[in-house]
Amino acid sequence: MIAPEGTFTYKDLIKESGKAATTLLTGRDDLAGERICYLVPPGWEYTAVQWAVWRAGGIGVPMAISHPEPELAWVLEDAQPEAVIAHPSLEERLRVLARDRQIPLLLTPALLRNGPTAELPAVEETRPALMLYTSGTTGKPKGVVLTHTNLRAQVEALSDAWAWNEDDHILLHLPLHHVHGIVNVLTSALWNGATCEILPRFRAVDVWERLARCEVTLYMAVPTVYRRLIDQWYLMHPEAREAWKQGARACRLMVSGSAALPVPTLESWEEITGHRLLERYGMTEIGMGLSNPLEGERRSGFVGGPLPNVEARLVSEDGIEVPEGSAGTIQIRGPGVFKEYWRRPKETAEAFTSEGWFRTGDRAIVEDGSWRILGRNSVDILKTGGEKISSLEIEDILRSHPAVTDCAVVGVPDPEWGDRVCAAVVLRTGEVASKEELRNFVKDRLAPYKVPKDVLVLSELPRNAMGKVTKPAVLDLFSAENTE
Ligand code: MLC
Ligand code: AMP
Repeated sequence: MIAPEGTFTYKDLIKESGKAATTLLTGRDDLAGERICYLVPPGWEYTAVQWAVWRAGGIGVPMAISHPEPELAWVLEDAQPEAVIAHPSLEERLRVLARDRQIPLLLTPALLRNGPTAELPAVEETRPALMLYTSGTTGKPKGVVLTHTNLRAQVEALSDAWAWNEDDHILLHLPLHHVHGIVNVLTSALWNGATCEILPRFRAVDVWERLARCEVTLYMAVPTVYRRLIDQWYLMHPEAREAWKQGARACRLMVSGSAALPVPTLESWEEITGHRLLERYGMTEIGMGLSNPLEGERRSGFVGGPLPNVEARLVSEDGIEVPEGSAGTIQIRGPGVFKEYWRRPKETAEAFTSEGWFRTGDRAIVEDGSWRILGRNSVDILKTGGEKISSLEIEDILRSHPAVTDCAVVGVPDPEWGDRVCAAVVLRTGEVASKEELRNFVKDRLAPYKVPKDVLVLSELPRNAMGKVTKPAVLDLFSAENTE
């Protein structure tokens, strides 16, 4: 691992995670599924902490470094962790939250570097390993519980399909509170004996400079990132463009996912780098489900077919499997599919059919054997820059502003973000609130990617005959605004 903190080997990982696991155990044999939250920037310490939790028999709950306190507080409330681990630079964000809940706060790097390693428990694979928070159509984000078996199945499927090997060298700048960064990149690299090079954050110039060294063999990102890289390339002088282009050409595989890859992005990337991006489809609850082939045709606008050990089918509204060529909702089954939503038996039961198929809520069609994603069943789930968000959660926050009486949040199709989060608000009679004030109000309470990029103040929201807000009409208002 080449990380912001230095260069590390498996031996270092075993040693440092063993010491930290021993501290976490506080003399016990096994954490026995206790949750340990951690707020640590992407890098070596993050990885060693994750392994420490696993080796002590705990469930790792990575927290997002971009999140404001109320979002972090929600994770602590819901996960009920036994301890929380912070990097010193982020301690301030957690100190009061942890103290108020009487949760011990442990700091890196001391946790990793001090003390002997005790005997650690033998953790059965079927036990929960990781809990990732994801937005849904109802309420606050839910914890998706993945077992070690789930993680193994997800990693093995990708290792097989994309021919991961120990000569691979992958660049990682994705946030490490999602499956994309954690499973597809970090864990797959470690599983395969490859080199994982971690950048502290995404900056287009940094990624291009690293690619230009011709060492990176694998690259994975979301469509917004590819779009940013393309824009940056065009800003450069000819020599830099040429060096960057040659570096990208030296890669063996470049993958896009987490949101629909716009065809113009796929084409521009191919024009610059010669790489036809391999688009795949996944979800926090299932890991990766569908993928274009490593060898063979990668059709633009399609995500290929089921990965190894993944069963996928399309069903109609009444749950009947539809034939090829008809649109339906994607259902997934297999060893990579999550165990449960944390402490939410009702939502877990509703998410699966009686035969164990997970209902993704995404619509697709199969044409000539390849799957094309058509969109989502719910207009209330949006994807912005690869981040899944619930418009209802943002609406709840906006409605709690004293000047707001009603609102509707929509995702306006956007070439950079996929869905551009926009809010239409109605203010109480006599009240005033500027767009910036409303945005700041949301920013103090929710993740930065949930903050509406645009706010329209209306005298009333468009409604249908039943009095229900018509979101397509709200969307039209923003589209009209952009063309004015
Ligand atoms: C940052 N901003 C975003 C945003 N990320 N707004 C909308 N959507 C996002 N995703 C905000 C910032 O807060 C800032 O607001 C403004 O946009 C510009 O910020 P930036 O500095 O330019 O953004 P940056 O930090 O560079 O982040 C952009 C990004 C990042 C695309 C690199 O969002 C990212 O890494 N996304 C990947 C997410 C991911 O890994 N998803 C996988 C989920 S798992 P302001 O107000 O300050 O100007 C999954 C399953 C699967 O989906 O299939 O993989
Ligand atoms: P998340 O819950 O953050 O894991 O997001 C999963 C969602 O991202 C899926 O349910 C899809 O809606 C979307 N998604 C992932 N990959 C793709 C893709 N290649 N094309 C379109 N949508 C995608």
